[in-house]
Amino acid sequence: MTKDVDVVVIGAGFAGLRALHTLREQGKSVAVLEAGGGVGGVWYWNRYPGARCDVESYDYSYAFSEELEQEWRWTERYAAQPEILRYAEHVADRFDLLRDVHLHRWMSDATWDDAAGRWTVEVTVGEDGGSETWTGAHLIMAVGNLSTTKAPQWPGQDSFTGRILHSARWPHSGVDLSGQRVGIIGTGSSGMQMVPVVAKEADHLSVFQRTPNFSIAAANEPLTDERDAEVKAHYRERREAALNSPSGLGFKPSKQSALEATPDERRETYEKAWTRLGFGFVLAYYDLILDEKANETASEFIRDKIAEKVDDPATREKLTPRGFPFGAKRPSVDSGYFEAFNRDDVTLVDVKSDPIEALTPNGVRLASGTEHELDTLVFATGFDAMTGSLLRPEITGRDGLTLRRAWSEGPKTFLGPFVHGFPNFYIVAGPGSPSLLSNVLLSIEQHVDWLAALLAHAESRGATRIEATAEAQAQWVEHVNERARATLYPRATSYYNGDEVEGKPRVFMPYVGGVRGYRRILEKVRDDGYEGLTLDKAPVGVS
Ligand code: NA7
Repeated sequence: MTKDVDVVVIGAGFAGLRALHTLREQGKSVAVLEAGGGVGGVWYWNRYPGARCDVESYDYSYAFSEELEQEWRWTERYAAQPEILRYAEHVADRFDLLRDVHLHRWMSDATWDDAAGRWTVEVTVGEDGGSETWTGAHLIMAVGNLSTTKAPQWPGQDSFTGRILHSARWPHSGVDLSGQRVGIIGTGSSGMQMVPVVAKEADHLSVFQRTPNFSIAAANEPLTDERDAEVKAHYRERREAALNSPSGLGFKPSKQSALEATPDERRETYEKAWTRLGFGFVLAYYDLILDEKANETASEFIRDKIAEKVDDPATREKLTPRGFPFGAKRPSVDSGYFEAFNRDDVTLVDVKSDPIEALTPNGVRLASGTEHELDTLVFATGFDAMTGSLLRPEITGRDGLTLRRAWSEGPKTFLGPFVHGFPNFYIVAGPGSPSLLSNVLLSIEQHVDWLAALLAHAESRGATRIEATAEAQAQWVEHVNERARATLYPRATSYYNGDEVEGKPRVFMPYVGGVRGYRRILEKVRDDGYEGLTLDKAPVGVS
């Protein structure tokens, strides 16, 4: 049986829930189709020990309801996964969202029917492979940027007699690692968050590192009642500051170049930024991500911090990032990662110089022949970032054009949400928008509000089809690339560039123009009558 609604939303993470709430308030019928068994998106799936947000709790939360803001009490400056998941569940409950969220629904394909002006979405239901068909006038992809996991396959993997886990598919029942020899492959944010926690629990931990990365100390702390009252008394100003900041974190960008400051001034600035800014450390000077020499001053400061924390000189050297600018590869915000290597029961294994060759029945064998015996092996190997979850299903737009074909050279969008050839199709906080370079919660709300206004505007004009023009898209793609080229971002091997998956086109995917600049662009497009979009009653012509 086919179920028809106004809007089909894929994903019940923070983006999907917000889209559901806002569009339902507008009087639309909405169905949210979610692959998981609950709401929360990444926070539903990423239950590994130590999983934590590295945006401050007060900012990584919805701004649309003052009541919600005031009644929710965060317990830590940087919330851990269980608390964020509870928050998502609370929001779903408080705004009665669950009645329109359909769990265990995996979208296999979606096809635009030009004559009907509707999307048909095919869904696999549950694990036994039942199916459902949904149709909607609009299709919103709220699938997240880091949701399709990446897990390498090594020769002999099936022969390993221990347990293999992925950080982002951690068993919901939890895992008892006590008394175990544990290996973690990967030292991105997930690996770095997991290491100090697993080190305490496991009998022995081996960390398999390919690329050492920069990390800022989290300076996490419990939130006192006084702090909570203070933030809540000024929440609107806080939100306003976030909206007007480059990253949506509320920090005013420094107007000073790192190179104008004396070494002593720089050290003072970096010391302050170290404990105050977390992920925003990269904003300590305006040119840290623009100028190699300026960047090197921050990189060196962080290397010194690592040196202070790690006792063994050889381990310290291996943990020290070199050869790419700080920030160009997504830095982590850690709580005791480097210090964990001072424990006798933690070993750092450099798999850049001695790569993993195979898994054996007992563990991991390196090219040199060294074998590391393990009971549990954790893949903290990341995701097919930004495009993975958009390209896994087969999405077919106008004239049989598939998204896979349209994006064969990398993602091409107008403003982020729109793809030429795909009418009434919208991507929330994905490629071509600030998304992963911003406080993504803020970027999600920015997109949903703007899209909701667009849909209302189209309706008021009797328009039933919304699509980006080829010209507007080409200009936006060029603008996104041009802005990225002016920065140091392309100078690292990173998932921002599509380097994390072999064969993926190397294109810088997020928009580096910042939350504030991006908002101005969105407002201008709106004020200019949605220039760059065609709003039509008739089927859109072939161009
Ligand atoms: P990331 O940041 O993509 O990190 C993945 C890590 O896994 C990284 O250290 C990779 O090394 C490593 N990796 C991946 N494949 C391999 C293979 N084949 N061999 C050895 N090491 C490998 O993912 P995370 O889950 O940590 O974090 C994702 C985001 O979540 C994070 O940025 C925050 O936004 C939250 P590499 O650096 O590629 O050499």
